[in-house]
Amino acid sequence: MSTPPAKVLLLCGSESDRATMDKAVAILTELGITSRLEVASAHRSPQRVLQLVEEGNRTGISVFICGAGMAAHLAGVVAAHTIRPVIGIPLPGSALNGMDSLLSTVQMPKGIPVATMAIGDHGAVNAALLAAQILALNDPVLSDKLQKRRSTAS
Ligand code: RP5
Repeated sequence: MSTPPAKVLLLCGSESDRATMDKAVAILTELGITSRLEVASAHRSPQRVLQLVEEGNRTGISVFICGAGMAAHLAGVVAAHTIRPVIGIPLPGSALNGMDSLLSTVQMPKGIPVATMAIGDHGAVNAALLAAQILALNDPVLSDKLQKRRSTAS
């Protein structure tokens, strides 16, 4: 039996970002949403980023989630190459504790939107939940799961 194709593609700029991104993957998995996480940097491997977004557009990725730190251009670059929703997670760890990545991710010029979450782990969890909410618009079973999760959340 073949694995179902991923609905959400998660990208992060470095291996050092993986632990935070895994928090988003865990929520998607809990909700039964297929996903794939890849490390690709807007600065250090720009061609790989482009290739992954183009492949995602072709293979039916519905939502992109991008986490990056410092001068965090990853979400913006991904958004430049797709009209699917792009969710950005600003990551901490720099001398500026994520304020740099927050501003780099959120301050997109008009025409190329990125839905920017909170810095760090909270942002990762919310990125997964927002992706799920987008997918739930056309998926009543997922919508029920989200409703139940919200009503039992502490
Ligand atoms: C960004 O620079 C990455 O997203 C990471 O958060 C930050 C530091 O990267 P490493 O030096 O850990 O590879 O591109």
